[in-house]
Amino acid sequence: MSYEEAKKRYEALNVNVEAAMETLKTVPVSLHCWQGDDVRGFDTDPSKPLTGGIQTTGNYLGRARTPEELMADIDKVLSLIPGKPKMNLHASYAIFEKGEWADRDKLEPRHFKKWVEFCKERGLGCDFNPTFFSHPKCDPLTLSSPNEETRKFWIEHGRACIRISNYLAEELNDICTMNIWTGDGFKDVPADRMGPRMRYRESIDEILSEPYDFAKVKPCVESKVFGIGVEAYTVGSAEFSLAYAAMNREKCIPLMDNGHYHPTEVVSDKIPALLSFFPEIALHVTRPIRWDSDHVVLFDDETKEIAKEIVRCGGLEGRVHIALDYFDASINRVSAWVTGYRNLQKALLSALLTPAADLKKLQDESRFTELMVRQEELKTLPFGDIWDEYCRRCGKPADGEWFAQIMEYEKKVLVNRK
Ligand code: RNT
Ligand code: ZN
Repeated sequence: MSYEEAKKRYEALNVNVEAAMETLKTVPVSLHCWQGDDVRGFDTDPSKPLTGGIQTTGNYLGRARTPEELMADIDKVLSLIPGKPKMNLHASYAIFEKGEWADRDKLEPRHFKKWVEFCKERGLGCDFNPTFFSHPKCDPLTLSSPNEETRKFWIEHGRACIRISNYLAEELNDICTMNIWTGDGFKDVPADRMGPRMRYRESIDEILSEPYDFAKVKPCVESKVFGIGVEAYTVGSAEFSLAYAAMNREKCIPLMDNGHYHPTEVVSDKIPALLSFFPEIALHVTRPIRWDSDHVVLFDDETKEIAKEIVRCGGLEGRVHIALDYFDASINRVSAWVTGYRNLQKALLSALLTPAADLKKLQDESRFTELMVRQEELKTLPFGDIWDEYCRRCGKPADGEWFAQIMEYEKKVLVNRK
């Protein structure tokens, strides 16, 4: 079916297709730098394992080993994704001059100058994350450690990251969300659950005492249910993180990662719950399989439902900060990046093509039989034709037009990374 015909099918249902595409072009979605190198970064020994309860699996060829390689891969990704990407960096991706190195408590804005140049040249904003894992100073706790020296080190890291976030927001003239997540927790039954939480709370207070303009820098607190090696207890649990954000609304916002809840809980339902209270929230969109496995985001039911809630709760007007968070080392990493980003774009476009007002009216009038029929019929509309047109209008390849470029890049560039 052609775009024009597909458009008519949607218009018959009161959907403004042109407006949907125009809106999506303006919605920032954060592209996580860590898909390209299996979350290793540049500031620690890359042969050391990931810690903090997260895990990449697979050993596909072509992991980016240097800032240059990672940036080249990101450029490839940017050429293949529609929409309005912004970068999302971890502190461990600091770029040092030859012979220079700074530990995480001593990081400075200048260590991200090359990233700022990268973003400026491409017209991108940038989000940021302190890196509280994969480092010798994890004892294994960080911000919740009973060891004052360890805890201080990580607080100083957090404060350094606020200064870097200020710099990114200023230089790029865009909002910078700064996400606080730690893998702090215990493998087995703890003897003290409250102590680490009280210390974590104080540590976040101390980090957020570093000055920043909350209109530009948005510290987030991300919760988690459990991680590998920390199965019994997580310091930054859902209740802890949400309560922290609720009690500190004037200086931070809650972040929900849809891999961080019990398997029958859904973040789609939590979005309107949180937006009933918080002016702004942040999301990590990922795909958990049985646990927080961080698989590539698909165009699946829950991703679509998350997108619908973002759209119909007014999330696109700056209330929901959207980021991707996954890492798959078992397939071509550039393809993994592109596939996940495009799928989230698809989910958002599909949500924007939903006649939300009409469906809401059916619900409010208790016409549930019709509501079910209408919602089911939406699923077989010619969405693919609108999607292809959206890609074209963004100057990016439609489905079926980009995978060959990935294979070419693999043959020309990635295979040489031995
Ligand atoms: C881990 C959290 C966290 C990380 C990134 C790398 O479970 O989801 O957000 O994935 O910060
Ligand atoms: Zn996350």
